[in-house]
Amino acid sequence: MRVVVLTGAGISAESGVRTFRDAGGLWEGHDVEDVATPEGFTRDPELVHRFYDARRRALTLVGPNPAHRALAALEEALGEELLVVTQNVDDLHERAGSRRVVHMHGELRRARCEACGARPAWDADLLDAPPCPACGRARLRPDVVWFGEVPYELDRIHAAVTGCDLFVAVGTSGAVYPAAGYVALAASSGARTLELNLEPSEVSRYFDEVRTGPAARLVPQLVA
Ligand code: BJW
Repeated sequence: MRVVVLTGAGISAESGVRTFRDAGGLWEGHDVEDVATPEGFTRDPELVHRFYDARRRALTLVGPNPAHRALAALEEALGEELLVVTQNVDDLHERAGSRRVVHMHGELRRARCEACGARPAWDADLLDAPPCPACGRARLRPDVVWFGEVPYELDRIHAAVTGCDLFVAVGTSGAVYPAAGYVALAASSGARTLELNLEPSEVSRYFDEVRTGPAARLVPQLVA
């Protein structure tokens, strides 16, 4: 059985990583236009670096939770039949043991060179970073996908979503495209669709089944 699991910030919430749109979420304290658009970065790179540097540091203080671990166990069972498509920029799927993970919105622990496109692993602060280690030019930016930019690996994701038998979305609000459109794409391609979320999302009506509750309980239950 080919399975695609789309994950969002909710799967990492119980690890202590802040979501975006929930109460107390990242967008409550920041204007999206300022910290998550290329225009915001051009306007005030220091503000944007501070935002991502703080989140990169916070990532060192948290670890995967039972939901991440259950998906790693599912990969043990299904191998190449499972693909995790995550919108998250944290590395908690990998730290739980998952290997087949696509980070469609990039990775906090990488930088990206605006000149040559290199994506070096990066654990230090990016504010005051040296030039690109690959080409020695230009500024490094966080390797994340901002509004108006094209997410990573869309062809691979499209093939997996249209070819799967089961599509599961975990902890995502369905507010951001193209990820929010994948349930409709999977359904129109004949897959069964299941949503796991603390509460119904903006796209719940497109799923065959919706289970509400914390991911750290629902995902292990699904995989058992
Ligand atoms: C729990 C829980 C627990 C809590 N257990 N659950 C079509 C229609 C309309 C607009 C567009 C469209 N297509 C494109 C757009 C424009 C735009 C967009 O979507 N705008 C919307 C605001 C309408 N999209 C883009 O610009 C994208 N690019 C693009 O489309 O390029 C063009 C193109 C596409 C395809 C082909 C060719 C060209 C890029 C979007 C980039 C998004 N970037 C961000 C920031 C990344 C870096 C960073 O981390 O800072 O990605 S924004 C932010 O939102 C982040 C997330 O990945 C993303 C989604 O958020 P997520 O994960 O769903 O989190 P929340 O907080 O929203 O929800 C948390 C959920 O968890 C809630 O539901 C809770 O209930 C739940 N939860 N605790 C289970 N314990």
